Amino acid sequence: MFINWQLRELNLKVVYYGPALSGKTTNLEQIHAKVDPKRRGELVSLKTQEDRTLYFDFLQIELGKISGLTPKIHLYTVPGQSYYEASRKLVLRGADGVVFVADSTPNRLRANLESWQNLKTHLASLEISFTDIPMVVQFNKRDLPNATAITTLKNVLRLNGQPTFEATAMQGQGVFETLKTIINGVVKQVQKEMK
Ligand SMILES: Nc1nc2c(ncn2[C@@H]2O[C@H](COP(=O)(O)OP(=O)(O)O)[C@@H](O)[C@H]2O)c(=O)[nH]1
Ligand SMILES: [Mg+2]
Repeated sequence: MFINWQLRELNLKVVYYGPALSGKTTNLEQIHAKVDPKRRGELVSLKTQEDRTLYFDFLQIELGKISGLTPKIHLYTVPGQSYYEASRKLVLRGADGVVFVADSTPNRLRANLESWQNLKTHLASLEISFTDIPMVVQFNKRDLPNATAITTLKNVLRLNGQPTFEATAMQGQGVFETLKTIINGVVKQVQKEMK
């Protein structure tokens, strides 16, 4: 969180975390496509030549005023590939909330678990409490005919109380439910801290 008192802006950071190709960038693309252009910036993607997300994607959206401050939500994605360890940690620094985008593709169960554990490790090293930071878990790619059962995904990740949503981000399903829930969580937490 960062407050710019001169501009009366409240800057909040939400990180979309998860294994490679789970649909994190797709979430941001859908948000970018559907939010009123007056209330959002451009979707910025830093990519390397070989392929997709390589350092991160970034999108800013603006909300209505809270306590006289204009909240600006900065949405980031992390690169999921194992060799981008340093980028992931860097992007997580200063996060106010996390959306974990899990992949329902059957052969990605282990990748989901590894990424989930990797998230815990990085939060711990940044001294961010895994249980206190607002978090939402999105089970993406529910359109796949052989999608992993939700109960299996929940059991493997050993979720305890985090809000979850099923999504087909590619078609926009579940994207805004996820976004609204994480923003509510983050704003509540900030209001608690500002009291
Ligand atoms: N079947 C299916 N594919 C999806 C869905 N969301 C994203 N994808 C595809 O999964 C691939 C990886 O998505 P991307 O957003 O780049 O993943 P990222 O690496 O997490 O940023 C792309 O080919 C997307 O089109 C979905 O809901 N269903
Ligand atoms: Mg990506």
